[in-house]
Parts: sequence; C-alpha cells; structure tokens
Amino acid sequence: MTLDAKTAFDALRMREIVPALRQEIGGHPLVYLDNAASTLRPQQVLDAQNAFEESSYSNVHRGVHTLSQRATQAFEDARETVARFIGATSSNEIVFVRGTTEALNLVAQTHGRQAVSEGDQVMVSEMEHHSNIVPWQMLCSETGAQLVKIPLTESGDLDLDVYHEALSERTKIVAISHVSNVLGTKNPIEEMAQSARSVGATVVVDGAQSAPHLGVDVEALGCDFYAFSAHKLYGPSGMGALWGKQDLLEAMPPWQGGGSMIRSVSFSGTEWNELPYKFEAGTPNITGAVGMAAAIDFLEAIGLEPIAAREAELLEAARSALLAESSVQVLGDPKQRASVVSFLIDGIHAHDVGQVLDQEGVAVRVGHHCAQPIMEFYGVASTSRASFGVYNDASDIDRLIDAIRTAKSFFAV
Ligand code: C6P
Repeated sequence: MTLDAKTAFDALRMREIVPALRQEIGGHPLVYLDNAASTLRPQQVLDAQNAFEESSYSNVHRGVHTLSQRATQAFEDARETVARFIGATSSNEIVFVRGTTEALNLVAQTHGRQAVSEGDQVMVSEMEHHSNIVPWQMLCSETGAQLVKIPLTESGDLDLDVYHEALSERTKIVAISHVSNVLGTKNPIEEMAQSARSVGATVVVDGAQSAPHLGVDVEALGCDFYAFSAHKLYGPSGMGALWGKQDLLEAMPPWQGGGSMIRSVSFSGTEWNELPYKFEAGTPNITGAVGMAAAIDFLEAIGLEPIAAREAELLEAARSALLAESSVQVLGDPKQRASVVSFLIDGIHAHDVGQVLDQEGVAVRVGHHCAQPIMEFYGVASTSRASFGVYNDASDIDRLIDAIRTAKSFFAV
C-alpha cells in the first residue's frame, strides 16, 4: 500500500518515536526547529546502534572471529544501504567519512590536486557553507589556481547567467550545495552539472542539506561527487558518506595512510587497497555506519516523497506566517527551496531572539550558520533560522510565531 503523506506521518506518530522530543524546555514541550544543524534520533536508530554494540561490535575487516565477521557484515550492509539510498550503481563508490566536511576535504586534496594547476579555476557559489569554500581556497592557494565565485541574486538564487558565462576550459571543478543551509535554496544541479561537463569540469555537490529532505539520485543529478552527513538525516554525528564516480575514485591517490587502505606494505613500496578501502585508513566509525543505515531505513519507511511534500508545506506555511508578522524580515525568496527559512527581527539581535525562543521551548539556530559570504551579501551579521524535519507539524509554526511575539514584546519592538 502506498501511503499518502498525511497517513504515513500520522501512522508513525513522529513525536512519540523520537525520545528527545518527549521533554520540556523552560516549562514548555520542546519544539525542535534546528534540524539543519542536527536532527534528533528516532528510537529505532538508537535501538539499532545499541543492539549492534551489545551483540556484534568488534573491529571490521581484520578478524576471523565471529564478532569481527558480524561487525564487518553490518558495516558493509550499511554501505549497500547508503549506495541504494542515493542511487549509486555500486557500493564501491561509497566512502565512509566523518561527515560532509571531511568528504569535501578528501575530494579537494586528492582529485583536486590531480585536476587543478596554476592558472586553472575552481568555482564555488556565494551561498556555500564554509566547508565547501575553505577546502577549495586551500587547494587554490597551494596550486596557484583561482577561486571563482558564482554570485547570488537578491532572491537568494544563483545567478546562472553569470555562471554559464564564466565557465571555460580553465574551469576544472565546480563545487555547489544542493540546498543552502541558510536560504533553503534548491539549486538546479542537473542544469549546472551539464554545463560544467561541457567544459570538462568535475562537479562536486554538497548534499548535507538535501539528502535528508529530497529523494537524491546521484546519477540523475549528473554530478561526479556527492557528500552528506548522517547527523542531519536522523543518524549519528561523526559519520557521513562521500559518493564518487568509480573511474574518478580509481584514479585518485589515497588521502590518508594507515591500516585498511593498503594491500601490502614493505619498506620498498606499498600497494593501495581496492575501492572504497583505499580512502578509509584506520578503524572507522563502525556503530556510526550501523546508525546511518538505520536512519536511512527510517526515512525510507516513511518515503522521501511524502517527506519532501510535507516539509514543503510546512516551509511555505512558516514563511507566510513569518512574512505576516510585523518587524520580521525573511531572508531571500528563492524559486525552489527546501526545509530552511532564515529571518531577522528588527531591533533584536539574533542571539537574543534565540535565547527568548529557547526559554519558550522553541529551538532554532542563530548566527552566521557557517556561511559568512551570505551574511556579507545581505549586509547582516547573523540571522535566526528555523529548519524542519519529519517530526514537525503546523502546531510548531504556531509555537514559533508565539515565541517571536514574546521576544518582540520583551524587547518592546
Ligand atoms: N551545517 C548548520 O547548522 P558537517 O558538519 O561536516 O556534518 O556538515 C558541514 C556542512 C556542509 N554543508 C552544508 C550545506 C551544511 O549545512 C553543513 C553543516 C550545519 O547549518 C552546521 S554549521
């Protein structure tokens, strides 16, 4: 039976299955609207991690004993789950990493060093998280390449005319976020990747904010690399995945040296292991992989389509409610968006907004959201940000607006 969005969400009684939501903050039931930072983990993810720890935990790929075999099986099953989740053709293309940041650094320091030389260009957009700017800046300063910015427009979209115009055979890498963590903008990756490919550039997608909210198919996106974190998709922190096209991964040198990433070591020379182990030096986050797979099972049981539809409704309702509120400004109005809305209240610093909202039991993120170029573009130092997840509903928006009114009256705005 296919469930429509409402039935699926009602049936799962979201709030009841996420233990952290069963608490009060400041004497109010918690409303959690900081999902873009980290989502809260459902009981089934916590249970899967505990069950693994209790009965199967050991090191992976290293032992013949039963626990090591169970752990290896669970770890590799998790890799299969991740591959299926994003439409990868083979689990060999999935490299387990600590998160999006590590994945992007891995690509910059391996493929980046191979592909980029003095006089070449690396393009990133003005809406990137620092994790998708700084590794490329480091690469450019090391190689003498130029970092080129794809500019934002006032609406919070990318200026695609400038982008298409700027692409040339000097462009070696285009690195863009699928969904902005500040504006919620959903970038047209398919179109951008097609143009990048036409000049021979590789396309690196920061999927930190898309994997939890949209059904992602890396083949359909047409990118070469896709990075995401488990802690934003109802799984544990310190865990994530990098997908890369097999031929690119094969051609890339290893990133870190150590156990697991080698086939043989001697003082006369070392041979690298096959994919994906070549990029997984040392003991990995084994329970993290199990938790990530359990989180994907959780999301897939609900269905990515109903999730996207429901979150789009919530986002639209939240934007309308914020826009209707006096003294509240919403940052950007992108054509396509997901999950995230940033706002300002005239006369109240975002940190004060965050504190009053917290006292009202409403968790939002405040600050520059590790995307200072966006703040600079809009001429603001910080914003408040509400971001939605599977357990939010319309009553959470009412609570957000009530808390904003409390903040306004507290600061006499
Ligand atoms: N954004 C936020 O509150 P890590 O920390 O490696 O899991 O993810 C980094 C990252 C990369 N790209 C985007 C688009 C992101 O949103 C994030 C993390 C959090 O917005 C923490 S700053």
